[in-house]
Amino acid sequence: MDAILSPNEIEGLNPWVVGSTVKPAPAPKETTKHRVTQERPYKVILHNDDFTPMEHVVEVLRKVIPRMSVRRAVDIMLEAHTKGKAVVTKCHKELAELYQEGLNNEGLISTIEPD
Ligand code: TYC
Repeated sequence: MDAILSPNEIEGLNPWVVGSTVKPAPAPKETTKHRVTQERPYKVILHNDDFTPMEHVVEVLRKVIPRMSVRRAVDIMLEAHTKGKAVVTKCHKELAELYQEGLNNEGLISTIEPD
């Protein structure tokens, strides 16, 4: 029997964006309704550069970030291009590090920081 989810899909299960039917674990200081983990969210930030072709940026975003649509990838690329940087996604630290490594290994400049 085949696995129901591929490793890539499992990695992509982002606890900050799951549907509202999932009940958050009780967290005394937590006020948002959608968090299902106590872990601190991190932002993955894409930085502009002067040499990478725009098409390559879109391709890499879609290769590295699960379920990234062409439209979102183009929007993120254009925001980084015009403003210098753009938030790619928010997720827990280990996943943010994985995405950062994936983006940087493909020649892009990305950093992570606590949200
Ligand atoms: N500035 C690049 C160009 O003009 C395109 C680009 C956009 C590169 C976003 C990196 O994160 C980036 N070809």
